[in-house]
Amino acid sequence: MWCGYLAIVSLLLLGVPWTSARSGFGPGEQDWGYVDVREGAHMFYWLYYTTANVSSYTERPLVLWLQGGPGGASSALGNFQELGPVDVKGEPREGNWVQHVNVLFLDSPVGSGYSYVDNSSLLVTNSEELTEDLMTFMMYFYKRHSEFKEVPLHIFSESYGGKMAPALAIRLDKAMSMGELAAPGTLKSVNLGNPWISTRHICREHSNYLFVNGLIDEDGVAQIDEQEERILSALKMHEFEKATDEYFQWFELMQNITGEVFMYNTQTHVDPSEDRTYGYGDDLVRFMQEDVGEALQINGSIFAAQVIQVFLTLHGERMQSDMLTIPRLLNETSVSINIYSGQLDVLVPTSATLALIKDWTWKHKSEYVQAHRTPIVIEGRLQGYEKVGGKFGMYWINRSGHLAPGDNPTAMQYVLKAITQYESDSS
Ligand SMILES: *[C@@H]1O[C@H](CO)[C@@H](O)[C@H](O)[C@H]1NC(C)=O
Ligand SMILES: *[C@@H]1O[C@H](CO)[C@@H](O)[C@H](O)[C@H]1NC(C)=O
Ligand SMILES: *[C@@H]1O[C@H](CO)[C@@H](O)[C@H](O)[C@H]1NC(C)=O
Ligand SMILES: *[C@@H]1O[C@H](CO)[C@@H](O)[C@H](O)[C@H]1NC(C)=O
Ligand SMILES: *[C@@H]1O[C@H](CO)[C@@H](O)[C@H](O)[C@H]1NC(C)=O
Ligand SMILES: CC(=O)N[C@H]1CO[C@H](CO)[C@@H](O)[C@@H]1O
Repeated sequence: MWCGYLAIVSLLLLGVPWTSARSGFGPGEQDWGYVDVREGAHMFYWLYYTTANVSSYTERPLVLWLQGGPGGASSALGNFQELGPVDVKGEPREGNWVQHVNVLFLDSPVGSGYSYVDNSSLLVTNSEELTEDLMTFMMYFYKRHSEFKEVPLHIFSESYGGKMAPALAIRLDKAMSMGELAAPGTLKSVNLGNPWISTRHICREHSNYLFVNGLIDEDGVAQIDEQEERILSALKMHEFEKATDEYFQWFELMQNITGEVFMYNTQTHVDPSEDRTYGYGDDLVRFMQEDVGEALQINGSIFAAQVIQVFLTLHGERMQSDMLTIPRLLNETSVSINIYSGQLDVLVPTSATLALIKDWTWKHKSEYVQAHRTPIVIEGRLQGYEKVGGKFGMYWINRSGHLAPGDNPTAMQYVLKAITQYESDSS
């Protein structure tokens, strides 16, 4: 099977000229472009070499950033709103990750961000197809950038990335252990921000979170629980489209009852005139289509053109729980898993993530259970908590919602450093 990819990828590689690092948008050296992961399916990536003061950027780890959604654009939301070197106004971002590590933003699945398909029948419809495309991309990436073949790789993701990243990691680690793509053991960790992994665990916590935070009353709890029950029974019957419809109903109901609280962070975007979209606000889309498209010399009008289709095509898949991939990674590989959770997120409340961890069993879980949970204090300010053991870490992020690296850059830079140990890599 694997040889099949190799053949396809080497065909696709013919005629792709090698170019070295270029200046794109914002500081530092970059590389970007399209990879045809299948005929007619064009995946966009954007690599930022670290701006750290190192003699070679391979002294620092590589972070692969996978946005959620499905359909969120790493190139836009992750890059310009969360952790890239500049923000949507082109202003430098204090606390950006590129100052510490190399960051690879990937617009996946195809159809999100600048990625696109020639025909919507080429959009992926399930996790297997999605992972296949990601693997094809990674193979291309390590061919073009063979300098990263021994550089520690850490995957960071958000929300739906909680399913996408572990599924990729299993395949990637296996391929690497057989000497494919990169050196064995190159993949070090998979890190999931407010991950949407198990709808069951999440649905059981929404009303609780909203109630405790004063966003609904007992009547609201009853209404929301009733609607969540409809989602769960559709899932139980494997009616994933129905589950999706019920989910959209739940969203509308939750917005109605709370007076349209911004569900990605209950303490921000309180002014209704503010942009309350997740990654595809008008200003951001214009910026990506015009300013960024021009700087990168790519067809900017592709940006976001197919995102609704992607979201709808994969939403049923998003609703399906995946309880096994992470325990498998922990049991069968040396890859460590970390979860970070912004405390102000309604979509995936921290309590839902804790309930999920409770239900996982893995080989060294007792080490995690017995580890002390300690406050993260930086320059005298409480930024959250951490609990790490048995190749697993949980980070609670204070003053943060769903988009933790953007909401609390201080805490998330701490997490980045704790996990990647980027400084000990430099000689
Ligand atoms: C960069 O690192 C070199 C070698 O450690 C050091 O001499 C130089 O002062 C550093 N430059 C900056 C701007 O920190
Ligand atoms: C898209 O693909 C489908 C299925 O392969 C095919 O029937 C259809 O003609 C294609 N549409 C275009 C515009 O190429
Ligand atoms: C939300 O409120 C609108 C306007 O009041 C109403 O039309 C709609 O049916 C409500 N939706 C739900 C799910 O309660
Ligand atoms: C750019 O992309 C848009 C949207 O997909 C398409 O309609 C247009 O033809 C493309 N333009 C060029 C010059 O390729
Ligand atoms: C992982 O290992 C634990 C015990 O070591 C076992 O109970 C669990 O079923 C395993 N899970 C998977 C998915 O392999
Ligand atoms: C929920 C929580 O812990 N909030 C704290 C976050 O950090 C600020 C200051 O760093 C505190 O004032 C909050 O109480």
